[in-house]
Amino acid sequence: MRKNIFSRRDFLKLGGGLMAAAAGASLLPKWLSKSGEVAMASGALDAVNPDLYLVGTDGWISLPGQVPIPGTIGQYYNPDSLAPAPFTTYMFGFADVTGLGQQQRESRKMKCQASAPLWWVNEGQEYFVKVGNLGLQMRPDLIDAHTLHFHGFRNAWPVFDGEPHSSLAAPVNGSLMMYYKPFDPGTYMYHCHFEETEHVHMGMTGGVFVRPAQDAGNAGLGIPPGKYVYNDGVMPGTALSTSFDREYVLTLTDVWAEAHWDDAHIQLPDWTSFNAEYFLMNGRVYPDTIAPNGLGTDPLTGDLTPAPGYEHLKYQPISSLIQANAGDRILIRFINLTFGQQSMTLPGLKMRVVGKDATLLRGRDGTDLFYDTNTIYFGSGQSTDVIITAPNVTSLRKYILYNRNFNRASNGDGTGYGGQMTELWIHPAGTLPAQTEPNT
Ligand SMILES: [Cu+2]
Repeated sequence: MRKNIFSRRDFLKLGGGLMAAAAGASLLPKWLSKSGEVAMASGALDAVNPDLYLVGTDGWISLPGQVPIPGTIGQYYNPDSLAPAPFTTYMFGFADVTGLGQQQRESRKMKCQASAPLWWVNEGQEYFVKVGNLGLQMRPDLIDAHTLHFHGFRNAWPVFDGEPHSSLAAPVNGSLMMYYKPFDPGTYMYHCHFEETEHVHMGMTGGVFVRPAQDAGNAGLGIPPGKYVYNDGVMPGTALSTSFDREYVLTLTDVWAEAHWDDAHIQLPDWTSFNAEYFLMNGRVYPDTIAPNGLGTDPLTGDLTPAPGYEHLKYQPISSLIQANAGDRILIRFINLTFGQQSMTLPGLKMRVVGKDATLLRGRDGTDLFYDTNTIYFGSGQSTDVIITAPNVTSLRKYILYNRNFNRASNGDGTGYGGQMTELWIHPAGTLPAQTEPNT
């Protein structure tokens, strides 16, 4: 959530009618049936500065290797002949335009990012998230809407959950304001739910998580403030604790180059032939996964700034390099938004699985269901939270974390390492400063 905390005062600015509509699901049919109230609601919403403003559009990213077009000589689905250098692959995706003016916001058309912006919220607080639609630069013939679906949200109500078949979506040049008050901490994911087979696969996917109320401490139980994955109710340092020092989100997606080429070249993919060649981690493939994070949004242009020397990763800004000091507890939030099951393995270190699908692994009677493993296996649309205790080292030690299906740890043409692979770098105690944001 990029640190912006929506204040109670901002919320009260909205006025009673809208507040009732946003807070009380039972009022919605009346709200929708009276055009005067809809007008009042949209007018009031125009005055709200969203905590997060995402726009949907298209764009280009860079993936190494080649995927030939069958039956041709020297023609490739990837790199796409239409892609401007140094890019290779056509995408749909989201861009974070929070706080930007209209000109900068609209300049992000055809400049989406992969994976979509990572964000997070605090349990029990209120947020407004706006989702806009800039249209598809390469496909003006498509009038696809976009939505923001918070996948895994419990008690989701379709009208407010970005599921467009039974409710609303943002049309081209339109937007929707979403209201959230999250109650269940854990690791979730979000994606556009419009033409979802296509829009999810084309890249409108990202990670989102809810921090637990226990981060503020629990005076009744004597638990100090800190960083926790869940409201575990136990002291840090005890066996059932979910406390951690550093956190990383690894969002897994895949790219079937033909579908991406088809969308750029006004062709229709046959989804029954789906056969991804690229397996991505936070929108990149190894070794780009361990390249640095991008440098954020330039407020003057609205565009993303790549890390120097990594211009090809301008629209793939999220690093998957995991770094920690000896003794640190490292949280990894795994998210699977590929179209299949994936098996991620970390030889040489134990991963303690503490949560799955935004649920603390503990029985209703308190039974400890945590387990240690070096391999997690999880399905499409699922998340898994693991904590690794960094070993004691006196010099830098590196580990690899990869998809143990070797076809998914290579790129396109299949030679060499690539795909869903990253590295863990463990430094001697005291080397790294405290982490301020995830994936840094
Ligand atoms: Cu969409």
